[in-house]
Amino acid sequence: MSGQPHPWRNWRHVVKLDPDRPIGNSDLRELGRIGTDAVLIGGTQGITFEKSADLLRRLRVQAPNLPVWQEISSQSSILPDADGYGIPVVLNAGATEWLIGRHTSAIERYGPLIPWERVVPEGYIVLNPHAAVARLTGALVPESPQQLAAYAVAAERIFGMQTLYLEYSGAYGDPQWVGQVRQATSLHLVYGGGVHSAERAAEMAALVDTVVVGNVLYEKGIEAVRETVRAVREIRG
Ligand code: 1GP
Repeated sequence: MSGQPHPWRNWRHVVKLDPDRPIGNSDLRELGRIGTDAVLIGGTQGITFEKSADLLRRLRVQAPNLPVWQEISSQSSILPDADGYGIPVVLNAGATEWLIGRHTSAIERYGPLIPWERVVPEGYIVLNPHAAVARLTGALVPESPQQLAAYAVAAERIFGMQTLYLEYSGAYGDPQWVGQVRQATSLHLVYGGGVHSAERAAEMAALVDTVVVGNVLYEKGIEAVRETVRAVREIRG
């Protein structure tokens, strides 16, 4: 973001909401009260503009003070009223359009309309081979912590990225692997995947800058999310 630190830098805990999964207004209201830093609207399957817009609209009513960003996965569901946009650049994509291709076609189409000051490019590394995003992007999942750390160094030193997202979506990553990435770079490190307890939230919060939780809300409920927030807050960033 044009010269100034983007707001993600101050986020320690983020909830990712999937527009394709049902969630009630009372849960959305609670999200505004439990102390999470932001909501990221994003998902891989069944994402439509209508579902995404409905979720954003309800969040604005139920949790008006919560920043709501969109992680863009398809051009057809971009929300003009989101607070900002995360643009995944899938560094280990087997299908290169996810590394560069989708992005250029969006720029061709929307060019001058893109609010670059509200865009955060995310160096994305897909790490759960069974996740939908791994299948979609043909991800070449690193086979060792050294290989993973090499991706992180490439993101920082070759691609000049500021933010790296370790995406384990649906699985809990190996803290040793994440620790190796932490040691290899000074990028803003985001971790997501399988954080469904206070213990796991604390473990990852000690290693990364931002912890993202998703499934725990849909599978265990808002109280479990609140526990992950508390755990992250107890660990110094
Ligand atoms: C998904 O990284 C997020 O993109 C969170 O993963 O759903 O496994 O918590 P979980």
